[in-house]
Amino acid sequence: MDESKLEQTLVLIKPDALMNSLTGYILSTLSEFHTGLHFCGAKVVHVSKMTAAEHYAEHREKNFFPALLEYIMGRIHYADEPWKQRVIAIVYQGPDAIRKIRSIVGPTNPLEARMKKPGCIRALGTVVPLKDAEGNVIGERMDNLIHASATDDDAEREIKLWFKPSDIPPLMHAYPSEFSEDFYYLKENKLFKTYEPDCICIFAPGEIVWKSDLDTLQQLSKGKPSSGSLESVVAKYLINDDRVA
Ligand code: FUP
Repeated sequence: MDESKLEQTLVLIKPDALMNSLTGYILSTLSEFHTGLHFCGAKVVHVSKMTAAEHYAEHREKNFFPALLEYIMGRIHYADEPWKQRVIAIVYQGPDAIRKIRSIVGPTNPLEARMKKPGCIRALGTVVPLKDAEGNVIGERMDNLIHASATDDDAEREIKLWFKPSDIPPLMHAYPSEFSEDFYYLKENKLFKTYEPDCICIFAPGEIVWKSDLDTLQQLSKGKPSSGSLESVVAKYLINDDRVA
């Protein structure tokens, strides 16, 4: 297969888009007819704090980070309806997928999106001032309806954060996968290779996993440094598992 056809990107339809019934509009705007791209994965996710913090790890030190987590976890738009706190995560594939989708999505800030790119998806979003305890404005929360990976590296990190290999048809795998030969367990945020009472199984022998995740857990279980974090692996393999906060 032509390698360029394997370019993939992650899209998240965020809680404000769900609340405003913009899902259909977004899906048709990004449809194969308009973009030449096709789905290779889709799921509904109740976003844990671990997943939210991993997804937005680069913003950990920013003053809007706590508000950003609340927003992506659906706690702003569905404060009283926790069962509706979810996002729709989608992987699109095709030539130039990252640039094409970012172009239709538009600038990060909805106000800028309206001025610079009327008609883009984020032009329909909102900006909400963030205030400190005294009521002083300290920043802004951008309710911009949709996330789209910005670069190849971001796409790989984000697709692997939200999707396991078994969520994506085998012929559409863009990254190497392997079968685990071992059990890996989590207990009190620590990794174990043998069963402990009250532990959670992250994955079991025979399960197909991203090779990079297996490398991460193998390194961490030997007490060695790893390029990936335990949280980035746990957040994915235990997605939609309410034992992970
Ligand atoms: P983008 O790649 O367009 O999603 O933009 P960034 O990675 O810069 O920002 C990630 C998210 O943080 C965006 F969805 C918007 C949000 N954000 C705020 O809420 N306030 C800010 O001041 C900046 C970004």
